[in-house]
Amino acid sequence: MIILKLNMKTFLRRRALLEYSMKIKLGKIMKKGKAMYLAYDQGLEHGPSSDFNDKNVDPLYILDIAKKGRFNGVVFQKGIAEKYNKEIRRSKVPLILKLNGKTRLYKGEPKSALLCSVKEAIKLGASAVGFTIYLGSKYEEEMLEEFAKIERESHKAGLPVIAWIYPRGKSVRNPDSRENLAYAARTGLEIGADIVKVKWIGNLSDLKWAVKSAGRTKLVVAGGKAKGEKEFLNMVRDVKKSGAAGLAIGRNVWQNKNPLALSRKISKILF
Ligand code: FBP
Repeated sequence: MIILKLNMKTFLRRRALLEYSMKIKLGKIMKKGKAMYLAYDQGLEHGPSSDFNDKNVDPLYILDIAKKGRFNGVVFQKGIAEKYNKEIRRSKVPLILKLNGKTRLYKGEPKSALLCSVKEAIKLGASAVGFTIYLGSKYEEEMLEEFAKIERESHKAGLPVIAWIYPRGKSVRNPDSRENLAYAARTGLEIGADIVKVKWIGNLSDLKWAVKSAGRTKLVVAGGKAKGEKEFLNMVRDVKKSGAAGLAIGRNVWQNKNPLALSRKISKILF
């Protein structure tokens, strides 16, 4: 009887510990259920020549926008997170560490290579990790399996996981269709992502369906190539109306001549 009681106690303590570790701290990277992230992994994804100028090629310029523009997180790859770690920590902007990536030089089936571990991300002070999956790619299976591992490890440490899910590859006929957008969103829920990041495909009704499909997984929208400010802000309004949690945007903000004024406008719409 005594042994049974002791075992029960240990079991309950372990379960409490497990439940505690499973509590994912979204509060660090969201405000009132909404979020605005500044994405800056384009140096790897696109190369500096296509996206950057003399100012925005400097990661410190981006960090300054993230801080003064009151972003809820800034997305960096491991290298920038290491080399600018002191400034990132000092800024207090939550670091979202992108764990995988690829360049745009290779034109075959897309696969995002794992470049950073969850342990390294934690050491670098990450408040969340990001991971890309190209749904429909020949390498989908590998990316899904890798995601499962990093999701397990991150959640054990209480770290939220943001999945960038983009339908892409030879088998995907229309990556920007309503069906594929909702499929990306739903995959985020099915695989255990806390937040799923999807592309903006140009209309509110499709985004609303994607938000529904994502269920309790929060959905954020990528910005894409820089648009005119009016068009971009209309997109932000639609994101708000759709019920999505917010945005994870890059070029539209840091390529803008006045990124802080634009950030204030986004924030006003979103929060
Ligand atoms: P943007 O808002 O600049 O489009 O950034 C969002 C993002 O998801 C980045 O994190 C990433 O580098 C880029 O888009 C990837 O875009 P693509 O794979 O379409 O070139």
